[in-house]
Amino acid sequence: SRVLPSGLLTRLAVLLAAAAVSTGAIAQERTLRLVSGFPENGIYVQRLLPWIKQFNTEGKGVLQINFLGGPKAIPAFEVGNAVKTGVVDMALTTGAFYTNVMPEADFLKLTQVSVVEQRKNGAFDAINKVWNEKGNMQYLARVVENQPFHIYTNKKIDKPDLTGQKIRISPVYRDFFQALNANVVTTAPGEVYTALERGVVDGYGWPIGGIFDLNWHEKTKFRVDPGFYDAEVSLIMNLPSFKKLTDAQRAFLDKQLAAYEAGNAFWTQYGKDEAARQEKAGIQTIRFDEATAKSFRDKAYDIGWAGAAKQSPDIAARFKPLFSSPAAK
Ligand code: 173
Repeated sequence: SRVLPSGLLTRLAVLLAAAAVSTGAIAQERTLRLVSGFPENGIYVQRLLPWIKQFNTEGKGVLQINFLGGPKAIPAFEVGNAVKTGVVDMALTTGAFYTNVMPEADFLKLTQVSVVEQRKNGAFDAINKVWNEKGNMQYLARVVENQPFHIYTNKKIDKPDLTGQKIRISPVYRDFFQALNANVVTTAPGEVYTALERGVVDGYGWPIGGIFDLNWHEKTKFRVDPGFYDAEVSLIMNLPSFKKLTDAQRAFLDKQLAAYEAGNAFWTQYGKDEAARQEKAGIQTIRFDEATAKSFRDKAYDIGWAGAAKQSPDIAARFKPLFSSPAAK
């Protein structure tokens, strides 16, 4: 057989090697493992699933998400550590569920500006500096906004005083409800129904939306207005796993996260619909007079920020002007 000139052979080899590299890059699809700290039949996961579906359709060959499940896969209060240690890549959860990773996680309930504004004014970057350093995680996107928390109870009150009441909490409500003289019991959302049913608690804290998802409305007589704080539910990601993304994967992820956050307008109408649905279900609203309502809300924030300053003075001081409404600055 004839021998090819060596110069041609070298060129062929170089071409083949280049082709192999670029094929490798094209075929480099990665799958991220995601869990939810919230139950699968709740509104947060109901809105997560279609997002994942679209993500996986558009992300073929680039990036995929494998949803492993809710608290049955990893208990609500263990999800943060699972993200921190890389047991999973990503989670949909709330800061109140990973105060065991860093107490600052719960400060996110104190935001009074939209996530759009948080990305503009430096709050988002300030959060990520702390989340990177203390949580070994990247704070990716806030996907719930405009969902104030409320007190739900079966024992009527006529002033902001929970004396003699046993109330289910997460860390979100602890300082505030204790300041209102409640006896508090911390549980994951999955245990609220049973606690109400057995009379272990008289009531619970929860945002305006979602109490029908686990049938708590069956065991709820009153909602107290006004609401306070803003329920924070976000996507977080293990930092090494985030840093391993290629430029293309990172760009794709950013685009999907932006689309998810752009859907946050949903929550305003949802809150109204849920309040109407509660009324229809016979849940009575307890309202304070205007001055009492204002001092109730102010007290919630004062106590929230005081708790934050006690836990982590420097970070609380950094976050407060970035989280607070322009008027409150
Ligand atoms: O469990 C809770 O009440 C809680 O902390 C929370 C936080 C965000 C959304 C919903 C509930």
